[in-house]
Amino acid sequence: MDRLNRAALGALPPASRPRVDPTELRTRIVHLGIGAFHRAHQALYTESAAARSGEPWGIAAVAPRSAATVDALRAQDCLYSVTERRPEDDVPRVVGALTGAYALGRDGALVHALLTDPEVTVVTLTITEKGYRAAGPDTVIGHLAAGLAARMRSGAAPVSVVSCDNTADNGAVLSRAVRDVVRNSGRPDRERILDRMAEAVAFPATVVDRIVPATTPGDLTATATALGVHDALPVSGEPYRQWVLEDRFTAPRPPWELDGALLVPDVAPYQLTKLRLLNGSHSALAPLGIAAGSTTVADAMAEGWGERLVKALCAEVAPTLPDGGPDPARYADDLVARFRNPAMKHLLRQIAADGSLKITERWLPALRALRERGAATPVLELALAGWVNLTRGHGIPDPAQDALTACWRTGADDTAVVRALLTTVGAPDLADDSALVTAVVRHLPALRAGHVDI
Ligand code: CS2
Repeated sequence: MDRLNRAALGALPPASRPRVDPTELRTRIVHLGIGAFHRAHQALYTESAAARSGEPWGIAAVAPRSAATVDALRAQDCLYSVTERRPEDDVPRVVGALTGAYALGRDGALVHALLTDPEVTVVTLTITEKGYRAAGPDTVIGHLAAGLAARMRSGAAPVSVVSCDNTADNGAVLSRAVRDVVRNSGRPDRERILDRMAEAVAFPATVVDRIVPATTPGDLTATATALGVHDALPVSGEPYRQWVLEDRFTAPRPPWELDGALLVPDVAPYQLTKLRLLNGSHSALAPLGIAAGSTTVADAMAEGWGERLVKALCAEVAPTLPDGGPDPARYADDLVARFRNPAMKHLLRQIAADGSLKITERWLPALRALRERGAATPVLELALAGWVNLTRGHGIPDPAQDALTACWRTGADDTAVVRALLTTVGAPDLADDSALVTAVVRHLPALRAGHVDI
């Protein structure tokens, strides 16, 4: 079977061809983090914005680590397919938004040149929660900061830098991380660079949303059958997607709103609703579902407790959300429908990864807010018990794995373990909350026996 590339496009069914002619695009966006999420989300908005506006917005996609992804993309002229997984059928199509693919290590000089190129006016990032904690010179943030500093030195062409990760206030978090690297660089002109950046570089906050499961070997075969060509990098996602952006750009950007993106003065109500209801439910379903023997989100939802959990968690957390966002009850109903989609094989283990970072965004601020006002938190307690249970030997990757494992030292009772785990994730205040700790501990025997009681 032929490989997907530009020469193969003419033979594709018309509905599966890119919405743009990739040869007519120019590199105006640099994206850091070439994973499935970007390819199934921002790349589609950009392709559609280019197609509808006629403006040649193309993306140079940069892989922080995986040169293999870059090589595979280059071998197919940076084309790849996205399959929309609907309950009734699968709809694949090829995306033509990428103008180049680069590996940060190997192609560092080229990436640096792109970051200083005045024609590039937008930089986007999907580097996961971990990426913002790692701010040395050889990290993504380090390379970004060096590129932006060089850009400021060479005339300060304005640029907007957009974090597309699931973090509250992600624009400010990214801005701080970048500015810290510049400040710590030891360069004599660093104060001047920081002043220029304050004028010429915007860090708008955004909320990205689309459920994108990791690609499986079965997806490769199914995509090849559907398209008639072999795509080594297919991605798939649910039909739903949303992008909300803070309307604070310092330089030209694609008209993403032509594809349904929302440009708003303040993303916080959308951000907190998404983090606490969608991601919060995901992070609860994952460890509880794994304890109960489920494999995917849809499996867990097919058990009676799955739907009850999502609705109860949303109802518990809703009072902590600011006004101005989506209606929480309706949002919860939509979540149930999205999570139930049987065409999505979204692995609970994928969601459970990096739990120590995720729960601090998704549960703990709401938990604190509720407990401060004396509200009951039974669902978050159950969720926490699920996470505690999972930290013991399930082989789920987590940057804090060693510290988490150390909390289970021999001889410690469950109460001591729960306190130690909460302290490890930066919540000593919650570790001191005896009623909370007792409630979490009480759930552990049932979870160990594979029961989720809700
Ligand atoms: C998930 C998210 O893996 C996870 O932690 O909660 O990736 C989730 O699927 C997306 O944020 C949906 O927009």
